[in-house]
Amino acid sequence: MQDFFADGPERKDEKLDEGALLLRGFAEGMAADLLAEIDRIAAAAPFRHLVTPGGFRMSVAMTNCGDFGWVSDRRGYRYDPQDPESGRPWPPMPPLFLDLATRAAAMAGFPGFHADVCLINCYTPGTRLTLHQDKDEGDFTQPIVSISLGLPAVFLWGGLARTDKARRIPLYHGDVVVWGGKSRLRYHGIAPLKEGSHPLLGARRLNLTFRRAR
Ligand code: MD3
Ligand code: FE
Repeated sequence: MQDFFADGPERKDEKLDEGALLLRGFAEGMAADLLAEIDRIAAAAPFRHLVTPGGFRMSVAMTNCGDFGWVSDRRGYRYDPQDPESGRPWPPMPPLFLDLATRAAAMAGFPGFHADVCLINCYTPGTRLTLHQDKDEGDFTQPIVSISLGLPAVFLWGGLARTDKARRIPLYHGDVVVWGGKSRLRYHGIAPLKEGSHPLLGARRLNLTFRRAR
């Protein structure tokens, strides 16, 4: 039996660092509603594998909603008000998304957080995200809020230098994390996703990250 809902001391909310707060299961009760919104978004702006500036196809499939979307191609990384695949604006941010992100940010000491982007990542078994910094946003005093849904993953939490040793933090269905303050520019990634099947999502993990791009 896979531990989708592991309990014990690991399941407690945890202050990871100044401005970084892990809220275990905070979004669990809203998972079905979040998933319905994600299906609507993906119908208008399908998940796709972006290419890095270096020419590598990312193993994570991505889409966005909000005023901007994070995109990558041979020209570089950027926040774009339009989906380059369709030439249309990204689907609007559902009020449920905005409300959840704002409430989580406030609990970590960031009142008034107003995300203008939600990047949605889709992982299948074997998919990984190599260590990187999120530094395409305009204001690093604004946090990033993440929501994990579906299969569990091992989050790799490094330091301010790529070579700093990374801590391994399991993230489960419904977990919400606020990454602000000193943690905002830390290197981070996701270890290759293990096989499995989640009752609501099947063999997938979805991650939503709420950002302030401009
Ligand atoms: C720590 N996503 O989309 S979410 C990303 O699970 C990304 O899909 C991962 O890293 C995922 O850029 C991790 C947790 C996360 C997101 C942004 C951060 C942690 C962060 C920014 C700074 C520090
Ligand atoms: Fe990131």
